Amino acid sequence: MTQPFRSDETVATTCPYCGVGCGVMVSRGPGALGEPQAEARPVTGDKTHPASFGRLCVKGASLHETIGPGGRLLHARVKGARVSLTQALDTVAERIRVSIEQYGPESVAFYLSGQLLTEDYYVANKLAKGFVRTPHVDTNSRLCMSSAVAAHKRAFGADVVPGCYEDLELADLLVLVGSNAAWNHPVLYQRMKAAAREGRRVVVIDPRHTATSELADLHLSLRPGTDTILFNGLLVWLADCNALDRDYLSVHCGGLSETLDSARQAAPDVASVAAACDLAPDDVEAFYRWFAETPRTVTGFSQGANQSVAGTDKGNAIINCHLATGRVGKPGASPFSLTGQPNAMGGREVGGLANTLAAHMDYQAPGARERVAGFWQCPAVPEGPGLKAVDMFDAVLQGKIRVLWIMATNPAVSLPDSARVREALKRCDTVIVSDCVDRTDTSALADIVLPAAGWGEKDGTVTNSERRISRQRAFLPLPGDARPDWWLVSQVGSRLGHGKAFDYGGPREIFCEHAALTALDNNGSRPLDLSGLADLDQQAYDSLEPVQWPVDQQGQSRARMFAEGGFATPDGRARLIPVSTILPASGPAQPGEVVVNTGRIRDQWHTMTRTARAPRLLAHRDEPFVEMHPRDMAGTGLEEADLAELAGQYGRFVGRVRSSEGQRPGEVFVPIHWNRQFSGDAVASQLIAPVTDPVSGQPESKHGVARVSRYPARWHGRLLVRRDRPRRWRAGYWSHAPLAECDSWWLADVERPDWLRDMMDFLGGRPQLVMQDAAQGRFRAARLVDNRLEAILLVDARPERIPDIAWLASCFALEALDEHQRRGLLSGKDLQAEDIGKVVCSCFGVGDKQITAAVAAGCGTVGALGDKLQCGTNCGSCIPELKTLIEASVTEPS
Ligand SMILES: Nc1nc2c(c(=O)[nH]1)N[C@H]1C(S)=C(S)[C@@H](COP(=O)(O)OP(=O)(O)OC[C@H]3O[C@@H](n4cnc5c(=O)[nH]c(N)nc54)[C@H](O)[C@@H]3O)O[C@H]1N2
Ligand SMILES: Nc1nc2c(c(=O)[nH]1)N[C@H]1C(S)=C(S)[C@@H](COP(=O)(O)OP(=O)(O)OC[C@H]3O[C@@H](n4cnc5c(=O)[nH]c(N)nc54)[C@H](O)[C@@H]3O)O[C@H]1N2
Ligand code: SF4
Ligand SMILES: [Mo]
Repeated sequence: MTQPFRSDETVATTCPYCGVGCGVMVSRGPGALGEPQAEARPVTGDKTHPASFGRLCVKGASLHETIGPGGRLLHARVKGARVSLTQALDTVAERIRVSIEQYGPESVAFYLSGQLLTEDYYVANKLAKGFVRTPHVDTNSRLCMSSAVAAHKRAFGADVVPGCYEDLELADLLVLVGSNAAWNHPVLYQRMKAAAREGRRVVVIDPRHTATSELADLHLSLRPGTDTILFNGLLVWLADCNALDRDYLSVHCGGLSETLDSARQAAPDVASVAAACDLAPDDVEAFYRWFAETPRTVTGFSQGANQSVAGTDKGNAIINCHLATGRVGKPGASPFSLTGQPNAMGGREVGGLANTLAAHMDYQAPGARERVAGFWQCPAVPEGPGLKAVDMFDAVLQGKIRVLWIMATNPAVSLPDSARVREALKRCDTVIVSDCVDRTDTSALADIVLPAAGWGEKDGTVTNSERRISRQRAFLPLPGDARPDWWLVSQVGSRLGHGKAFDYGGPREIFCEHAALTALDNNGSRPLDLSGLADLDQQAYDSLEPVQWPVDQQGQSRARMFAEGGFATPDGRARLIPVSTILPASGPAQPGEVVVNTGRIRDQWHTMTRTARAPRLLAHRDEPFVEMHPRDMAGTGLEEADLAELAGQYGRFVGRVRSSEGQRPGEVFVPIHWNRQFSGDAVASQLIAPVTDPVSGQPESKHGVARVSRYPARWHGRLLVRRDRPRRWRAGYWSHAPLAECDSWWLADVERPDWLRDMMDFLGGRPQLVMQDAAQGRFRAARLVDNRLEAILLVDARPERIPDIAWLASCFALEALDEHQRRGLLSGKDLQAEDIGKVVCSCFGVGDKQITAAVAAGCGTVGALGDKLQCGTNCGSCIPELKTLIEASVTEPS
């Protein structure tokens, strides 16, 4: 492997997280990634990568902290028992063979992921459709991009993002719909932000205030689900003020008049739009005016649009306005679907969605099935289409699908009504899970787990949001029995008797085969054309520079599409699509209920399997939360830092309350990341109904309904224990965050334990230091072995009174604690670090300097001091001294 390296020292690869697809440089050699002193050689941004030009967000910049052997799945298991990889692959093949024999090919299904590399994906699709001959191949992109895909296909005839990243900078008006790019596409957001200039405007359309809306000149905090009304109203406005591009429409588009008619019905004027969307009429009008008067407009859209029962319609309502103004694929003027996963686009290209066949060909396209079968040299491909994700898991539940192979996704967490998904997995005859981490909510329910190679260990390509294909390159050895996904799939293909079709020497051969299929009988009929990449030799594949498709035979690539028409429809014209109003299926919240919006936080990636391994990525948010408006908090008796319980039809969610004025009253926001590996009851999808968009099949993940109440905790606790100590206790609420030096847990329960009895369970043994104050509901204890801190538990009736744990956590790194450190433990304070003066309250380690400062800041009574510093609130023996200090401060002349 010589080519991947830009020099002997570095390898250029691509970030495995979001669809921005940033270039990453990794050092090799002593101290490099995967070696003991890896932090000495962190990853850096690749200055030459055209998506990112050297930038990385915190997730990308922490990649070196997330790899390494800890927590990895290194060996295969069958029914929980470790087996050789050969045995496991034999078992997989045997189960598939028997199922086909007994119940037919449709009893086998594959559930794939936008986090597979294109080569992995291609081989899995080929095995399923060509050789197992089941149409049931779907992917987590169903939950992510399928509405955008459907909208693209309806409008353009093919799943094509017409613009490129540069357009987001060139635009004079940037509209972001349902996108929190500041957190979820951070490097692209940095590019948008850096493009700020006189005359450039940004409009953010999102029910809640987000980090992204801070960039906005106008934030339209619309009622959830009403985007189609807003954009129908825009189309009407554009028509009424003569802002339509009649030339572009007449030459390149169809469907204007019926689309405009239906828009007029849905959204006749600004006043009705404003009322339906719960917006100020002036704001709606400002948005419409800016859109009408700004030729260089880009509308970026993401999950606030896609994840909706009207997701496809939202996409088309946006695209309609761009087609109608001729703003498609022109510099600074285009609709732009922001892709979520690193290879959501690549997966679509190979045909990973149940309704497509391969290489952007649909089952029903004339000649497509024969073409693909001929190319793969299999007798036939299924008639298709197959079942989409939610329906696929229903079929599993009903016993119609009996063998399910899940790769690189965690559906027990990410699919709606996840309780039902878990039930389906439990009932299924054979669940095969390929993953690179040891334990996930899904693999916990698998019959067979296969160890997959992870980022840095495998080679292949990904396609980012702007159609740019970049190489991921291996720079680490394969750990344990882990193998790349394409290899695992190919091995099963061979075992099923199709050795010739799966006899790949490496990812290059697969990539070239995929590229050749995109070119086959294409002749300009399918925009996805990689002819220029079909003959790469190993050297060319290894040194492939990031390139946007299509790539023609001459190797010419295109940054933008469709500015001059040439759509992938039979008549070459794009279609405007009439969009009626479909409001969220989960309905409005009734009294006592809230609408539940779900989404992402800045530093975690999905189900946390990788990002939760980097302590610094937990520093931003270390616990599941419920963000809600102060008015709703007051209405339900909740205070900041309480635990809120959301109870819906499909399950419950418990998380810490965060007060937010940026939340619309009646609506709460919860993160999607926490799951059973990290918290007791914090799977957001348990609150989401399995209702889907009728066209795309994408679930309405942004809109659940739940009753909200205070989780009636009698105590709150924080437990720090030496790393990886097994959990031997129970608590009604728990949430786990691995820290650099130890493991940390948030705890709470509705029942008060008998501490002196139960603390051995929490601490893993007898504590040396104990402090109890029944009146305050306070209990603190620490266990040391040979003066080394093993565990510490801090319990209080009120969570905000639990001390900060930063210093305590650092104590786990010390071989032995000195006297000061020991004395500080139960107060959580390093008595030496801060000049607190003479210790007055020894229970909480509060010094006279702190007390004097607090008195000067307004604490005039012992009670007030206790509230602020906790001094005097335990044994009370320092209260006289506190009084003296108060009097001294008060009588001192100013
Ligand atoms: N940090 C981080 N980044 C990520 C990911 C991650 O897990 N973590 N995941 C990646 C993936 S796979 C994806 S798909 C992307 C997703 O990226 P985004 O789409 O930006 O992410 P979300 O937070 O899911 O949702 C975006 C916004 O939609 C809003 N929204 C909810 N309902 C509506 C509505 O009815 N209308 C409108 N207009 N907006 C609404 C929400 O309030 C939310 O702020 O992020 C990618 N990037
Ligand atoms: N309520 C709600 N639900 C949602 C969403 C939402 O906004 N709200 N968003 C949806 C969206 S957009 C998405 S994309 C999904 C994401 O949801 P998932 O795809 O379920 O989440 P991940 O944690 O990314 O799962 C990826 C898994 O693949 C493993 N893995 C990583 N690399 C490899 C590899 O190379 N090979 C193999 N075999 N395994 C690997 C990881 O360890 C992890 O277990 O969630 C969806 N669900
Ligand atoms: S913006 Fe996305 S691709 Fe870029 S470094 Fe961050 S997570 Fe990785
Ligand atoms: Mo996604």
